[in-house]
Amino acid sequence: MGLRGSKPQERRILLLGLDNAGKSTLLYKVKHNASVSTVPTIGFNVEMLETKKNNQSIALTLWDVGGQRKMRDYWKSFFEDTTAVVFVVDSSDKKRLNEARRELENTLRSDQLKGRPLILLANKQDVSGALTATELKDKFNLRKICSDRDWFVQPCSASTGVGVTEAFKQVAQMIKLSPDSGAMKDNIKGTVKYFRASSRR
Ligand code: G3D
Ligand code: MG
Repeated sequence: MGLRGSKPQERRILLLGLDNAGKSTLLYKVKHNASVSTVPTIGFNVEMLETKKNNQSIALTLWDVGGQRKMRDYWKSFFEDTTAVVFVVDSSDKKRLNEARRELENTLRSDQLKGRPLILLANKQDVSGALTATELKDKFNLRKICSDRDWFVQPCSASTGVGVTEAFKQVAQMIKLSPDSGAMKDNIKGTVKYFRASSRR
């Protein structure tokens, strides 16, 4: 419930990243605190998460879009109305860091995402030899490519859950709330219900 019974403000958060980065694992960890065995996402998964900022309830709709090469062309169909991007990186997969960086740069070039905050998740920190958040920040040249938006790098492990709550607290912090929480034009909840029924993992 929102403050004095007001409806929570609803915001769309896009989880992006290469296939195998850990997006679906993260989604189910944050939503159900569960470790589920994932299969490559064909299409997308979507979940809603309620959180708070300054005593105001926020309903985050988390969209986990498949990261395989053939799916990346469809990422842009999800950009409209996106409030923030959470880009998940497998910090232990050094061979694919350049590929991940390229996809992030392409994503951030979109006009629809102009000025939207970015949370980069340095995932798989439990794997020995994984790049640290600072190493990843430098490797991705984030200071430069995010000069026109708020950004944050969060180390985490979607498997163990370390850093996952912090990541979404950070997302909530970066979201700008409107004064009138009841004035959202879309009924995202209805959309989620529909897509949940038709989405496959
Ligand atoms: P994706 O949705 O981004 O494509 P998945 O990625 O969530 O399907 O995860 C891909 C694989 O990485 C899965 O392993 C999953 O268990 C693993 N994984 C995800 N996050 C972490 C993490 O933080 N640490 C470790 N060690 N592994 C992680 P499998 O073996 O099922 O393919
Ligand atoms: Mg997936």
